[in-house]
Amino acid sequence: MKLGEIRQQPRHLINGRWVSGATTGISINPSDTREVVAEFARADRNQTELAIAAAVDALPQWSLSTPQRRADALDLAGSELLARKEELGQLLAREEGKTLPEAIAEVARAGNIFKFFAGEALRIGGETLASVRPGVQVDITREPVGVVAVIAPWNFPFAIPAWKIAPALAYGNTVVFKPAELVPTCGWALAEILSRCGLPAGTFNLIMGSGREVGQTLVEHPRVNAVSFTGSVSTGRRILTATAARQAKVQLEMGGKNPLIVLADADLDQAVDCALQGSYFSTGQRCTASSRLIVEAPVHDAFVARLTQRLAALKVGHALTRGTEMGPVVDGAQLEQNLSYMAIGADEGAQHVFGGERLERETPGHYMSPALWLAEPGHRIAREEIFGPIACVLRADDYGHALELANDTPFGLCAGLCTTSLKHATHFRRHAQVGMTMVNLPTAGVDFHVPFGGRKDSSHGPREQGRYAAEFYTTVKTSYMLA
Ligand code: TXE
Repeated sequence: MKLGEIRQQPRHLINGRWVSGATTGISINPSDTREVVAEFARADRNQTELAIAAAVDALPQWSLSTPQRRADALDLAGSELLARKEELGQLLAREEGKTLPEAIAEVARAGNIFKFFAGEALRIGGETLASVRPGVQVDITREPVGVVAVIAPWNFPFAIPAWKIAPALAYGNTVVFKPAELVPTCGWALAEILSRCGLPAGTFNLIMGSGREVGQTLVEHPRVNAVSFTGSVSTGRRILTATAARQAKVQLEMGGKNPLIVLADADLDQAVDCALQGSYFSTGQRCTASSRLIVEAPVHDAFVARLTQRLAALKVGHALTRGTEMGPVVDGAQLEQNLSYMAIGADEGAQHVFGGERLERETPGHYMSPALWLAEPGHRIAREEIFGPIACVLRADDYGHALELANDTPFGLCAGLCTTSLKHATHFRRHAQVGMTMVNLPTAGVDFHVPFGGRKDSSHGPREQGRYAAEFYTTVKTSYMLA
């Protein structure tokens, strides 16, 4: 029977064996809350420590394994993800609530990431330099960091773990992976594939459970050498403090409040498309979502009118229903948070343009309509990450003003610009204070083989993805030898 069709009972993977939990939890389909997707194992501190011990024990062998062996394992995982993208996409759509096409594309992305890092395992290079001293040779090589804890959020349950686990394994580290509690089955499905890819026992471990118990144990444990985290700013800061105290390596990807600037010379249809996709697809639950639409005055009203028209036509519904363009919000708490921001917007005096109401559908789920506001730069809805299908429009006098507004945020993940001006596009790419810029493209939607990450409160530590991932997942050694 296929994964997507049955109720799963995911267990932990510790030292190559499937292990029941200290307790259990359930995950629910946000498109139909009557459906329990899985009854999953939840670990306590003790089980988490066993997973860490397994990763510690597996490290000597895996860290000295041949690049070919690592490449073969990752390539197998990538091939299976790609071959099963429809089936796993169904599971993802059921458990997280993104639409089926989005879910299938995410699984394919995860497959491509594993294949990319299969290649990278064969390309781990170094340098040899002439010494300043006669007869001395200096080699600079990269070695694995050690045991890596991967702590993942719920919004990309295949792709985000993939872009942490694949480089960790490719560069010879061992892994303890903790998925978010809302999406344990996706994490388990990925682990199940990895358990059959020829990795020695303990090289990759899956441990499910709460952030407070499992996550905290991983972060504080002296044998965990590095922590790669994606999630909220508040959790990220806590992890930063805990890892700094024991000098562990840490990489944090956190929130965004990404601007999309629309200039008067833009192709307006293209700009509206970028805004629609960037702000509302995946129900706005992306750190790269365009939640601030900064529009130059001459096209402000026309842009708002066209975007509102598109929002009114957007099909919100069950993630698995053909034709659904926006699935439900991931859970009740996130829906309440979104609705509370609708109330905050009204209280602050922002001008409500469209949507933001709870919706009823044939199945009971966490549905809401996409929302649009006209806001002032100081409004909370224009400053705080909401993580839902809610965007606001800010009016700009000209390009300079628009850029100033775009950079006026504690976040710095990505920024977009719609324009036909080469001069403005060139200036923007240099002066947007972010890790990623997009010109005439939505802010969300990035390639799998190039670096991903931001500045300011959005990110901390070396970039993820592409060959830049080596900065985090390896440590540099300089070796001197008298020839
Ligand atoms: O995030 P958390 P949640 C934002 C978004 C959302 C909010 C809360 O605004 O509404 O965060 O989401 C683990 N030590 N983003 O609760 O708590 C946790 O179990 C170690 C934005 O999901 O940050 C999960 O595996 N780990 C973001 C992971 O951290 C801990 C994507 C993320 O959980 C821990 C997701 C602790 N003390 C949410 N506490 C983006 N911008 O991409 C929790 N965790």
